[in-house]
Formats: sequence, structure tokens, C-alpha cells
Amino acid sequence: MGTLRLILGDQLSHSLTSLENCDPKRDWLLMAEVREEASYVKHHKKKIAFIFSAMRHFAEELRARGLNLHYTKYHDQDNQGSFYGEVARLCQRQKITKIVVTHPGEYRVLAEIQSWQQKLNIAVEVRQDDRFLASLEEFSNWASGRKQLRMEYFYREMRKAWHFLMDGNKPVGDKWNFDSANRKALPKEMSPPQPTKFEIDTITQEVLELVAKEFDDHFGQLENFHFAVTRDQALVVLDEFIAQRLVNFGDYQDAMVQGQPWMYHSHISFYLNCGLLTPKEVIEQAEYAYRNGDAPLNAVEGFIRQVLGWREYVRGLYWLKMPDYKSENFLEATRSLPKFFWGSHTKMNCLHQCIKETSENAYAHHIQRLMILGNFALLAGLHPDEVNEWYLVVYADAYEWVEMPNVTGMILFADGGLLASKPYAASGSYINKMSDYCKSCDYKVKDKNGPHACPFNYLYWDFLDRNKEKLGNNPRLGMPYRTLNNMSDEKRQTIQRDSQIFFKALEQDEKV
Ligand code: FAD
Ligand code: DLZ
Ligand code: SF4
Repeated sequence: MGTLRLILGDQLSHSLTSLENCDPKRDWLLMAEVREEASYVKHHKKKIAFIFSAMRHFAEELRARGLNLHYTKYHDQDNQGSFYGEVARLCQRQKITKIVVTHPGEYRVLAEIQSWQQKLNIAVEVRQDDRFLASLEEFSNWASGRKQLRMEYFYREMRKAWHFLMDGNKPVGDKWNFDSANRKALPKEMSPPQPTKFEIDTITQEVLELVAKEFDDHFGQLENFHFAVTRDQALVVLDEFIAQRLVNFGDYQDAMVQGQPWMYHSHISFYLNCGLLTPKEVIEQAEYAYRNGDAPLNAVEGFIRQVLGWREYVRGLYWLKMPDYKSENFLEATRSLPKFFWGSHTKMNCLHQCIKETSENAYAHHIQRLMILGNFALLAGLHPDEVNEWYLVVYADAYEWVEMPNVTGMILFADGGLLASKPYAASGSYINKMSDYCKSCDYKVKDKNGPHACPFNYLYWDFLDRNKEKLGNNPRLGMPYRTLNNMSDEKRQTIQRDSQIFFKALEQDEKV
């Protein structure tokens, strides 16, 4: 007579609530590599390899703690292929009187778990996930009665509640946000350090072989796998970020350089999201670096805002708005995802570089995801379902709770402005300012129209024109709409014509 404690692949934390008051003699822990999770979308090969390897390493640590763990490997003969199948199998084999699980990260998994009590006739307890700094109830209380849910205000409340970067009641430096200092292009003479890399051990090697065999038709490259797969290794990634890159994180947060996928970013989202690191320890280390004089305030505040602000905020928003959030499509976008998102060539160098790096690394930094890939998806009117699926597939840090608000809310404005006060739309000149991609592009960023013009230039105006009814009254778009309204009919027609030629070529699968 014992409790079954299910640990999911993104719950690799020893402090997990589902492990509290575990009886090592009577309780069973269950971890399972299941086909359903690995293929409900066709995750990037590196993402599957990372999760399976991190799961197997975590399982070893649980066993070393003397806990009773049942671990189902992908190739195990009796593997039932789903969480439910594996839970039901263990319930049949052991005398299980209760199932305990920490709140999962995805709505579909929660709905599934909530059905088990009836199906198995065993009590199911879902415990809070206290690895986040705001509980779902706290977020919901904050959101209650507000018309707009701006991250900035939530972030300030979190700073006060947790007393991060505060001097008494005031924010350190007398300002909540130093973002205006964080928009520099990378000077030519600067070269960001290489990311922290780890050797492949026997566990990872076995997993790499499994993925190569079973998921060969999935997107992305498996070669050059160097992710951390244990907490100790993830802590090394964090330490090296704080010591080597945090100092420049703020200044070059928005910069993009061809051949430099990692820049001065932290590369810790993989580890935060699967539980190898906690947001609290990450923020504390960054604040310590500032207090110690090792990193400037614009960098440290900028970094803490991402983890304490954006990360907690998108999770709160996801759970507040699901399941309806999944079907939001405010701008009524319908276009299919172009094939080049899956790796075939595009002449648009910015997109080509970001997709190539995504395929190689299962990673792209924020501004690539937002202002190149996301910007194109917005301007081209790609359907939210297809864009959401792509982002969920291709990044090793992607789980629906964090991916969907970023896609539906941040890049596609599909929630009608719940998350963002205006769409993040930009023409080629922004990309040219923040990157060196345009120098090696077939298109000319300075040309506004015609066959050689940068497509972002005419698509930007076409997007505003197409969506005038829905966006024309947005106070933050006053300037561009005034410019659009002052354009001659001839200019507008040229923009429309170029956009139509471009979209037709996309539809006919021509190389654009
Ligand atoms: P850094 O730039 O070093 O930032 C530090 C940390 O802040 C990140 O590790 C992350 O935990 C957090 N963070 C930063 N921005 C965000 C954000 N907008 N939302 C939530 N957390 C944030 N992040 C994911 O973790 N998983 C996703 O599936 C994901 N999908 C995204 C999709 C789109 C369209 C966009 C625009 C952003 C997405 N992000 C996602 C947010 C962000 O791009 C990544 O967290 C970041 O690039 C991860 O790299 P890093 O660890 O080097 O981050
Ligand atoms: C992403 C993923 C994959 C690819 N495979 C597994 C798996 O086989 N077993 C598992 O427990 N978790 C896996 N995960 C992570 C889950 O998808 C994640 O835990 C849920 O989406 C809940 O957030
Ligand atoms: Fe991208 Fe346009 Fe620059 Fe080419 S010219 S890299 S398409 S922004």
C-alpha cells in the first residue's frame, strides 16, 4: 500500500512538491520515456535527446537517494507509450492507493491527469509547482479586474514581493527598467565567448543513438550535442554566464551577428524549464554579481526582468487564459507556414541564418525568435496554429506554457493586445540596424520596392494596410499609420503589388 509519484520530463528537481513526505519503503516513483510525449509534435532531435538524457541522469540521482524508482526506457518491451499507460501498468503491479504529481506545464497533460481518478479509481493529487516565484493564484489575483495585463507592472510587484534589486522600498538605481540602455549593435572588434560545452557520457551516447534511430524524420541536427544534462553541469553553465557574459548581457541583448548564435545570452532556459536550475537561485546570483561590482545595473536588471518578469508572467497568463488562448486569432491570419521554416533555402539571409542556427542548436536567442522569425510570421499573416507548432517543435526549451504566450501574444498579436500593447512589427531597417545579416543578403535593404527590395520593407506597410481596421486606432501605432495615410495611392499600390507577388511566390513554393 503506497503512493505513486509521477515525475515528468520537465520536473527534474529534487525539491519537487510531489516528492515531499515520500516514504522510501512504500512509495513508488515513476519516470517514463513515452512515444506520445516524444511525438505529439515532432520535436527537434536535440530536444528529445536532451530531455531523455537529463531524465536518465536525474533517475540515477533519485536512486542514489535510496528512493524506489520505476524508470521506463523508450525501448523497454512493455512500454505502453503514454503517461496513462505507464501509470496504469504500475498501479496493476504494485498496491497503489494514491497518485501524486506536481502541476504539469501543459494544459493537455493536466486535463489528462485529471481524468485518471475516474479511470483508475485511485485518488489523484495535483500539487502546486513551487519552483515558480508566483503561484497561479497570486497571478490570478494580480490580473483580476485589470483591463490590460502589462508585464511591466507585474514585474514591479514581483520585485517588491521578493525584494530583488531593491533598496528599501525603492528600486536600485531609482528606476525599474533600464531597457533604453540595452539596444546596442555589437562592435566589430567584440567576439562573444563560446557557450559552455560538455562531453558526451555513456548515458547521453545511448540516448543519441536511440534518437538517431527512432526520430530520424524529425527536424534538426543531432550532431555536436553539448548541453548540460545534470544539475551540477547546469550550475557550471550558470556560473560561466555570470562570470563571462552577464557584464555585456544588457548592452548587446538585442544584437544579432551572423555566425554568433549564442551572443551574451545565458543559455539557461533549457535548464530552468526542465527543473535543473531554479529561477530564485539564478536571480540571486545575478543580483550578487551587481552588488559585488562584477556586472552593471543595466545588464543585471535586464536579465532579472526576463526571469522574474517575463518568465513568471507568461506562465501566469497561459494558465489564466487556457484553453481559449489556444484558438486566439485576432488578426484572422490564415497563411500556411512556408516550407523554408523547415530548412529549405530562402534568399532572405536573416531568416536563413536564424533557421539554420535553430536547426543546428535547437536554440535561437530572443531577438532572433522575436524580430526575425516572429516578425516575418506576423507580417506574412501565418496561421497561429502552425506558428505555435513550429516554435514548440524547434527549441529545446519549448513547453506550451512558455512557447504559446510568446507566439500567440508576443509575436502574432493574436490575443488582440492582451500581452503586448502593439504588434512587434518592423521593416528591414530595424534588422539592418541590429544585425549584419543584410550585408550578405540577395535582397537590398535600402530598396523599398521592386524585385530586389527587402521583402520586410513592403510587407511591413502591407501588414499595416491590411489590418487597418483592427490596428488603426492603436495609439502606439499613430506614427506609422499617419505615414501610411499620407502615402500616395501609387505608392500604396506598389506596396500591395510587391506583397502580392511575394505571397504568390510563397504559395507556389518558389524560392523567395
Ligand atoms: P536569456 O536571453 O539569457 O534570458 C534569460 C532567461 O529569461 C531565459 O533563460 C528565460 O528563462 C527568460 N526569458 C527571457 N525572455 C523570456 C520570455 N519572453 N518568456 C519567458 N521567459 C523568458 N522561452 C522559453 O523558455 N521557451 C520557449 O519555448 C520560448 N519560446 C519563445 C517564442 C518566441 C516567439 C519568443 C519571441 C520568445 C520565446 N521564448 C521562449 C523566450 C526567449 O526567447 C527564450 O527564453 C530565450 O531566448 C532563451 O535563451 P537564454 O536562456 O539564452 O535567454
Ligand atoms: C518534451 C518531452 C518529451 C520529448 N518526452 C518526454 C517523455 O518521454 N517523458 C516525459 O515524462 N516527459 C517528456 N517530455 C516533457 C513533457 O512533454 C512535459 O513534461 C509535459 O509537456 C508537461 O509539461
Ligand atoms: Fe533580411 Fe531584408 Fe536584410 Fe535580407 S535585406 S537580411 S531579407 S532584412
